Amino acid sequence: MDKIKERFEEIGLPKATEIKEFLKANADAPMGTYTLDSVSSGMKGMIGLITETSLLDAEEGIRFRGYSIPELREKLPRLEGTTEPLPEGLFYLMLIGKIPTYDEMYEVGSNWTKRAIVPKHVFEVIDALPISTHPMTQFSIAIMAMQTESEFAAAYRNGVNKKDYWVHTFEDSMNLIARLPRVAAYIYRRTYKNNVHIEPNPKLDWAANFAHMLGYGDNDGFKELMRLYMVIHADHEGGNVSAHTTHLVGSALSDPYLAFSAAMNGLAGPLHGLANQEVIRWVLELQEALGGGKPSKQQIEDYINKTINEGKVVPGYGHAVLRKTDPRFTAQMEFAKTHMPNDELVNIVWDVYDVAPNILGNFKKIKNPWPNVDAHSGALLLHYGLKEYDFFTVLFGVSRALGVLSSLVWDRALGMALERPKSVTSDWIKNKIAAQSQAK
Ligand code: HAX
Repeated sequence: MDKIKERFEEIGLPKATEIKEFLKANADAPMGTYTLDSVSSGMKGMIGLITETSLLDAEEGIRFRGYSIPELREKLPRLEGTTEPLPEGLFYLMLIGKIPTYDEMYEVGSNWTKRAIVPKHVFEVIDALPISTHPMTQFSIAIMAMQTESEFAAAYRNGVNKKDYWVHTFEDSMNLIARLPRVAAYIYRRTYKNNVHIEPNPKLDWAANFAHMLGYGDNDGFKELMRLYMVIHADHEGGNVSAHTTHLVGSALSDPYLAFSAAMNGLAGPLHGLANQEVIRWVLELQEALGGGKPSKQQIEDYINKTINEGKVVPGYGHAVLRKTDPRFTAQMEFAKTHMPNDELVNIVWDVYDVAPNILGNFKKIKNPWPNVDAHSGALLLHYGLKEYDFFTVLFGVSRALGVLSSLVWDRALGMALERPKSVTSDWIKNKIAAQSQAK
């Protein structure tokens, strides 16, 4: 073993145990207007951000500019003969704050179509990566490669006035959103479909065109799923890792490409967006362990217990803020009930939903035993034949651009400050607590 690693094991690990015990024992100690627990548990519940596009309620779930997901599915404009609203309309709502008319929504889509050409060098950068590179890594690198196009970076270099920051942030954000489906589809087809690519169809709406470029354009059900998927994954207020990262990196006036690529690195974490691939991996491993077929509820229960006993998390369950079933899960369940009620994998997802909350609820430390958005999405994709689950988080990423980039435009319009919270050492906290108890 490396000498320094040995030293860390000898000195660092006992110290880490001591610090963790100290933090736990003093969880209620006041730290400003908060407690030490708020500081050490990932700032959960601390108000530290102002985000206009959406607001999350622990019991009810997300509202986009005041509209719940069922309300959005009812009120946002849709194409004639289709059932799901278009993400173009949601983007308008998040940016402007009002439900668009059909024409206003349509204008957003045409605007994106005009901006959708991806520079050639971006494909060359993707092609230079080993084919085994995780699709999220390819996605983040491709976004970085597109940074050559940043109008914000160019304007800043040319001495743009602060009051116009939002203009160039808007241009970059619109260009990025317009181009992401093409980039994502390129990664998919390169990685899984023998590098055979499908040209965009400018006549289609943004989500349907994405479905088409992925290779599922003949399937109306898949196109509907993409519309719904792109709407429900778009935003989840400002504190989640991908939204917060966009805001944090953007607060240094890094341009939207730099900020969004960083956000995608956060989304690629298994406690965040990568959970959508982990759910399917978990279910398939469960099936494999049982020799295939549909597991019984008892077998699912045993597998959940086994997962936890092995020191792992049950993917798709739990949430940092939510304390009830995620309405994004419910929306997908409703979609499945209409489009694929007899699908085996979907039925396994529903069986997990029947048993998991009871089991997880028995573990006192788990604050939310209910399913989140990622518990359902993979089964829907597999139903339509999109089985390459390492790609799932890229779909999430394309959608997340809508929320975090409209928020970034607002950040620049509001002249939001550089984000720079104060950090302290555990010794500093010990001294503060000692001083507090002496003062008493
Ligand atoms: N399975 C097993 N243990 C779980 C758990 C789960 N699904 N959810 C929480 N726990 C554990 C935590 O790991 C933690 O254990 P330790 O104290 O030993 O570290 C304890 O319960 C307390 O956690 P918590 O306060 O309830 O939850 P957090 O706010 O810390 O974390 C997470 C929220 C979503 C990260 C967590 O519930 C989790 O890991 N879930 C599984 C992964 C997942 O589905 N992530 C996607 C979340 C939604 C999202 O962002 N989508 O992109």
